[in-house]
Amino acid sequence: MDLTMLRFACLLSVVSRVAGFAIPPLDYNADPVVVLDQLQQLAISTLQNGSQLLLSQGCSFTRAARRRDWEALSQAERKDYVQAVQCIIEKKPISDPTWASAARTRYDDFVALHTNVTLAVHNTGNFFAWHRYHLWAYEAALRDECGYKGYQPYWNWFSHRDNLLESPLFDGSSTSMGGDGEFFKHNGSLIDGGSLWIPSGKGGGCVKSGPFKGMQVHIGPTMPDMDGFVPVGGGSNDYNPHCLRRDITSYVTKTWATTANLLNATIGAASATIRDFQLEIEGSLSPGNIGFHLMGHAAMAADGADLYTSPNDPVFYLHHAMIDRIWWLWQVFHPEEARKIFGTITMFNTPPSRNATVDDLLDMKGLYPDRPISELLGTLDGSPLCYVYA
Ligand SMILES: [Cu+2]
Repeated sequence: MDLTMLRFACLLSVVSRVAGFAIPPLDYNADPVVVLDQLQQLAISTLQNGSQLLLSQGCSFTRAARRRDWEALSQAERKDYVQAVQCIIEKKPISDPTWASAARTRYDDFVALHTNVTLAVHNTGNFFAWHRYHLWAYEAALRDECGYKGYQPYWNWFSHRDNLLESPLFDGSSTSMGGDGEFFKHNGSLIDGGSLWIPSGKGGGCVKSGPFKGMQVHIGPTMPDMDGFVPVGGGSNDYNPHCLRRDITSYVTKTWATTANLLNATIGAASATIRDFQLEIEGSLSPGNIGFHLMGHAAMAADGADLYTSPNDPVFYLHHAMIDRIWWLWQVFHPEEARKIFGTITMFNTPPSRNATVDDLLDMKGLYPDRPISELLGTLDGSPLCYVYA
């Protein structure tokens, strides 16, 4: 048996053992876009045939919202989304200034919320659930406060991974989420706590084209990775108006948005338990793999790669929709693990702390009701979530 066959056989046994259904022929050498489509079809047919994820309270698979790939949206749909984001950028904040003194817009509320809980929601037991809730609240704000009729789109990292600037997401056209930053001479980024150097792209300065050209943000940077991008002194909540900066870096997607990493996380060796899956996505299970979470942030670089203030870049939400989609796929394929969480309540368990539990409340600083993690584990639970990825 050659290596590919061996991997495929392992893959089959993992999936059939875990989920009890047959999978189409997935190939480690195939294009990751094609493989992801196959995984998607498998997830949809599994949900259609009924699953433990269907604990509906007013939600059903047919009634659920469909979150779609940015590239699958029509030009008009992309413009509708962009307009809704621009709308919340123009609205006044509603956050409490005691914890969000730097927020100047409704958009900033979501940035400030993230900066306030950063150390509790990364590399902890609530990483997936907290970000799912944050994203869901943002999507609701676009719809309820800005008249957006669609749902949150996602950034498919595998598409145009060799040249992100050619993708409909970053091509700088009026139907994109804005292009690269102005050229800013710098020596790459030091990511993953400074342990890994990533070469520069061709930007690094203010976003220079498309709908978010010249966008002003008001918080951070607090912990930027990019050479020459200096953190603002003081706290992560200080008012620091600056232009949104990017250095679109295809190097990271070219290196890590691979078929092997996709299969490994969703149905392969790194998918067996919530522990392995989460460590793989947050980037510390397989040596040499930075994980999809850090990968997407590093591909935006500059503002979008700041641990605290990355929601300054509107692409943050498309990236986290894709993270959420990968979690959703994994949940469908691993029903016995789907409602488990892994990790403690402190980042990298520093300082050491107890394990998180599904009864722990997700801290939304009073901007939204604090909900137990258990309510965010099923996207079809109907309390409050009711969506699938398409
Ligand atoms: Cu985050």
